[in-house]
Amino acid sequence: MTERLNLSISSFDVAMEMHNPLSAIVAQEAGFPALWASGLTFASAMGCRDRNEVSWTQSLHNLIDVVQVARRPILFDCDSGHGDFNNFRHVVRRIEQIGVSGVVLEDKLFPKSNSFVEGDQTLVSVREQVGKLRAGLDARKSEHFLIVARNETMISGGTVAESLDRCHAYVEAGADAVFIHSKRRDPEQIFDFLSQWKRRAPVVIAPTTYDDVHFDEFAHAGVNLVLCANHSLRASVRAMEQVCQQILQTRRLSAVREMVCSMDGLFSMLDYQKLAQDELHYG
Ligand code: SPV
Ligand code: MG
Repeated sequence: MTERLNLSISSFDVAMEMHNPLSAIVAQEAGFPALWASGLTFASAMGCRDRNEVSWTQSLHNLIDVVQVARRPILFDCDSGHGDFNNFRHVVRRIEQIGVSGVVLEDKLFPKSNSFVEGDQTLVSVREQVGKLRAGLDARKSEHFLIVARNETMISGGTVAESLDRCHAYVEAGADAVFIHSKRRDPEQIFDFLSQWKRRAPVVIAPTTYDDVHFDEFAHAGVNLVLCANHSLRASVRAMEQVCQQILQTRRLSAVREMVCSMDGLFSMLDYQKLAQDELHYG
């Protein structure tokens, strides 16, 4: 389903990560207005690392299934564009076509490293990132399909001033929003950026490490979209570990009865009732 992502300098939303159709359903039923198709968690759910081990076509196929159940706009993590400007615009065309609402393009090399690992965090030149952004903008069919420029200057050890320079260049090239990322435990760099950015264009963040800040504080400082970038997947890993341990320890399934979703809950989430009605109608 295509729905516009609410991302402007006067809006504020929080998007929840999802990595398959079921996690998208859980997030939207909980009330999240937008869904983050995280590269890290799509890869993790497939037993892969966030280093472009998963191809963009694998993500496309997964997203086709997600779009079938999604009732909220999806922002797709396009990593570093899966190659050069031509690869990126090719991905943009296909991702827009299936009903996703926007992509994020980060200014790192291909293959990219996750921002939190001790891998190669080298940035591409401003010229290369701007060329890719322009190619993606020219390739999209609708201007409502958002192209978000992600800057990893602070991840690669650069300064707030350098990050601002890059973000200004990306917005001048036509990017709809910027996504600034930091791996520090405190939010000072991010707030410093925001105070100098002065709401020039919408700002997206993923406060995975500086996670103690209230969302209202981000909104007040000029953030327009907060990504809970990996929390659904990490929650499910923890829950699966606990259930496995409990069952092995107690040797009876009732020990985890309160820890798991009921069978009825699952049927209701996937609308088995509608199928029963359809069977009366069509069967
Ligand atoms: C992702 O969720 O894949 C992201 C955010 O890109 S991060 O993992 O923080 O780099
Ligand atoms: Mg990612």
